[in-house]
Amino acid sequence: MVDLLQVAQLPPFLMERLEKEYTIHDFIDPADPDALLDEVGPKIRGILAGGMKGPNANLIDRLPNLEIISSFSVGFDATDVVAAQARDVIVTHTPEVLTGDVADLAMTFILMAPRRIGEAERFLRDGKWLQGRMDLGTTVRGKRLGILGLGRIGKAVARRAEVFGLHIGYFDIKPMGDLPYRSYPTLLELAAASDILLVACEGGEANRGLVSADVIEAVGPNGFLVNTARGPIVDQTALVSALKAGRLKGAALDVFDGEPQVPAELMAMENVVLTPHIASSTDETRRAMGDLVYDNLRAHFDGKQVLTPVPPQK
Ligand code: 8YV
Repeated sequence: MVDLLQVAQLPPFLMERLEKEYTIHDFIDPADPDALLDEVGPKIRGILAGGMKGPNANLIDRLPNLEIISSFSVGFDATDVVAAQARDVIVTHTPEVLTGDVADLAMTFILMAPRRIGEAERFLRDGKWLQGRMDLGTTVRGKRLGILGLGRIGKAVARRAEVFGLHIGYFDIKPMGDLPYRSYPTLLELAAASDILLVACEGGEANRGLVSADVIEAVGPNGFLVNTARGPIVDQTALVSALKAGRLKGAALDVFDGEPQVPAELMAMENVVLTPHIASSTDETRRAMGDLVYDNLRAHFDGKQVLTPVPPQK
């Protein structure tokens, strides 16, 4: 049986399937990583990774016979893809199958934050309705949605947002061709022209802090920030201080810099919707992601082309 190293927690239904065909070595939280690598390193031909945990260059270096890294995620920022590809190690991810669910959560957030849905639910549950009515929310229809990163997920949110009467603008580093949405030459200009800014771009070091204090400021005191991509893309300290000072009206966040830790200040804010990185967390999507992780490995070890390789990265 082929030996795989598991570096991220994966759902039991996927593990049960993989365990029938592979010898899997648990490297999620090893007590003595060096000893384990000395023992099994040369046998390892594949890595099981996830969106929040993948192999770095050091680990890849320690595995001389590594051929493939299969990640249970569309985002591949947790894996050092450049180091892997430099050694001709194939990296696969799980695009497409999660687009709909992630876009659904983003659209839900775009409605929830301005309409104060989270706050409204707490208001009722806390018995405050018995004392009076809640303050008013903001209409979404007719407002401007700015999308940072018009990839598969960004486009899927745009299609949903159109139905809700939002005007759509975007900023993307790639030329997008002819689209019915307004393109902005810089993120700052997009932010200034947005009532709601949605973060839907890739994570990774290149995009760390892209949504800076200036960008948040440009969205402004009547604006909202929605993030279903990766926490570190947003300058979280700047976000907290803008929310505290009323320089941003509200936010809805599924991802955080340093998750699962979430700043206590954010937790205490009524005008912020917070969820624990659940955008792709449906039974249907997680099973489809699991199938892709399995099928990519199967294809590779059967000598075929993998289904969903991560494109070459620089
Ligand atoms: C998962 C994700 O929560 O696909 C991604 O990039 O971040 C999410 O779908 C995560 O990968 C689970 O490991």
